[in-house]
Amino acid sequence: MKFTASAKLFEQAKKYIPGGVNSPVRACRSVGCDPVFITKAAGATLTDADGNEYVDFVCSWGPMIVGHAHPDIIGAVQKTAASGTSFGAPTPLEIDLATMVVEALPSVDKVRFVNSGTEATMSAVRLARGYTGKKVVVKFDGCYHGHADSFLVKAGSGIITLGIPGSPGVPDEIVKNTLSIPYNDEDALERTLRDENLEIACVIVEPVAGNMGCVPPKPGFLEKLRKLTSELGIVLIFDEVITGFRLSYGGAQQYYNISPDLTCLGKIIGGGLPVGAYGGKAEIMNCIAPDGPVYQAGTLSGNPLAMAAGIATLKLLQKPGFYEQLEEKTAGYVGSLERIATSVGIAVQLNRVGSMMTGFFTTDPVTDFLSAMKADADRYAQHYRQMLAGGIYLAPSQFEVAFISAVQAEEDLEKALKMTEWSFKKLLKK
Ligand code: KE4
Repeated sequence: MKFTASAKLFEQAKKYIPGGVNSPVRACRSVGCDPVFITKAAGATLTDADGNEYVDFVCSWGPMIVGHAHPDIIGAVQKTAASGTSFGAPTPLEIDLATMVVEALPSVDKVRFVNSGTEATMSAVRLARGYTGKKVVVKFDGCYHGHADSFLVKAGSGIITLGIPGSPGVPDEIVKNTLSIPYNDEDALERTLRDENLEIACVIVEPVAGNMGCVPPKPGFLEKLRKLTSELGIVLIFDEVITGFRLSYGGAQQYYNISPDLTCLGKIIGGGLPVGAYGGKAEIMNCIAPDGPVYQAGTLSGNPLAMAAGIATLKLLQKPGFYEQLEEKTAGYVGSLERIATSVGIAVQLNRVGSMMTGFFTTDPVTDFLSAMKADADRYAQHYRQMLAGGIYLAPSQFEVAFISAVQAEEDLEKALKMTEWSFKKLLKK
């Protein structure tokens, strides 16, 4: 493969855009190569500026569960755009998508649309603080909830990928109200939540962690979290920006049968356009302006094109058997990966929930941030480069997830498995 056109574009991009990218992880710093610039995508295939084609396992970090350029989504966006792109006024489409979200999530009585996952989680935390009158937010090491100041404490995703301890520019006064404790540690959870010196407004959790790589909740962890937060009057926020409409049509809360007080959404509900959302019990949501005193706003919130893309996407997810087929496909693929790792003799821990997964290059089980950090990021980097050269597009970080979508065909997965076997063997040669 040649990457000359991407290399030229990257040089141009770096002239006016920090790092040449509009989101740090896309710079591929942790996998030791320059990014390829994508010019088009269809179904499960990405095409870069040099005309190289890739089977896509990043799926735009989750949104493209039905594949790229799906005709229903493109058609909905084109049709909507023909009537204008933004009015700064309410539109019927917002009601349609809000209705679909509320009908999908029994824990959500009301929902507010915003423009990103970060806006959703930032607003949900502000709402929890406003509703409870308390300040402290509890999160979990390795979980990432976007880049709002309160969250940049032992966060996941780009923060760990780039080895950034937290972030300059976030005042101590902000950070001191955020407590980060180990994920899947029930003792630390109970000790922290029962600490009477802490005025805890909320706990925010990725019900399945995706931003330290895929780390499932241990059996009982989410149940314990729900029990303690209910008993102690602490708002439980499920950050379902990744898991929402990914693990099931009702997200992780349906998958694990846990009902949070607030839910944050993004990615899939925008069908590839910028959308985030937060929602929950009417008693809490009624505190949001203009009904209540907690302020939150957004020029393009509920944008008609984004609503149309989200509606078209969710309609496709409602098709009978959609999630069962995805589950069967992913289980088969991961089973083959495990057989390949065993036959080659390379240490890989494969964590999977539904159609989200991560292969950690480490010998021990990965159940939290510390065990995830033991993974060999350099080995992952070499694997990433080798797979890219072979036409397989993985997340440019050991601490992210890969996604199976509805459109990766058997031959796509076969190609990925063949390349994986070749890459694993090459990794052991060095
Ligand atoms: P955005 O602001 O990037 O739309 O969403 C933030 C966010 C919130 N919560 C969870 C669970 C998330 O995974 C994210 C964003 N995910 C990362 C990838 N793991 C986005 C990729 C990027 O930063 O470029």
